[in-house]
Amino acid sequence: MKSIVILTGAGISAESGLGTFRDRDGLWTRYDLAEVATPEGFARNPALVHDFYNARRANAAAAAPNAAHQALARLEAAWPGPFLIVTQNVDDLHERAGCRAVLHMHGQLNGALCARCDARWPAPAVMHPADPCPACGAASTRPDVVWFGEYPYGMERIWSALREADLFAAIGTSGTVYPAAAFAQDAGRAGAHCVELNTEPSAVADDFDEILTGPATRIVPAWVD
Ligand code: BJW
Repeated sequence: MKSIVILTGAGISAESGLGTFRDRDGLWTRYDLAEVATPEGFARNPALVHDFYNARRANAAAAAPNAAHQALARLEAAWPGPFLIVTQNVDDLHERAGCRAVLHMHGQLNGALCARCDARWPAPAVMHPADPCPACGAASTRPDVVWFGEYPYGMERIWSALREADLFAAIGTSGTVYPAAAFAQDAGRAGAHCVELNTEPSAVADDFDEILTGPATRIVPAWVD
């Protein structure tokens, strides 16, 4: 039974109105990633980091899945073999499009995490630095997302799926953040056919066997259907 692994990045949610990080008008042109996406930045200014994620949580809640998310849900429903979406995105647009096998390797906006005791619980719409952890009571709650220098979620499951994959596709990701940027190389070495779908070649485009260029809402449905 043929096995599919799909990696998604911010580009798949761009046409749902959620900003990417590194495009010309991306989030990193307005925010310093060292201040809002590292444990050190959170320790320096938790209020700033919560503001950043509270705004993105509100934007994601107001956004709707687009034709690319929906096409992947159709593919998953129709595919008889192993299927996994590994997303770097912290929004829940894959799930809201009907996808079931979704692994959020960089965490989720809808999750809260205690930096003291590692307890996890559903995030309220607005989080504050002084919110007490429901498990240990410490005022050290943070968004359950993976910042630079932290270990992404689900790596053993991801590497195992990449080793077994017959087809690996990367959609809307710049190929600049590791370990995700190495997945095409990992899957290709294990024998998978690797396809990149993006508006422009990523930093690791050379690792793919096939490149499909264009906006995700056009090229993903065309590729799937
Ligand atoms: C469209 C489109 C449309 C637009 N249609 N396409 C030196 C060398 C190698 C590695 C390192 C190094 N120094 C440090 C590291 C490690 C570090 C890293 O990679 N740093 C790099 C900067 C070099 N990585 C880490 O620290 C990671 N942890 C780690 O490595 O642990 C140790 C370990 C080692 C080995 C194995 C396993 C573990 C953790 C990384 C955490 C990243 N966190 C963030 C924030 C998460 C929460 C949040 O969302 O706020 O994750 S940063 C940000 O970047 C976010 C994203 O998930 C991630 C990737 O971004 P993405 O999705 O690719 O978005 P963009 O904006 O970059 O690209 C958008 C793309 O879409 C573009 O290509 C457009 O063309 C395209 N596009 N519109 C189709 N309509």
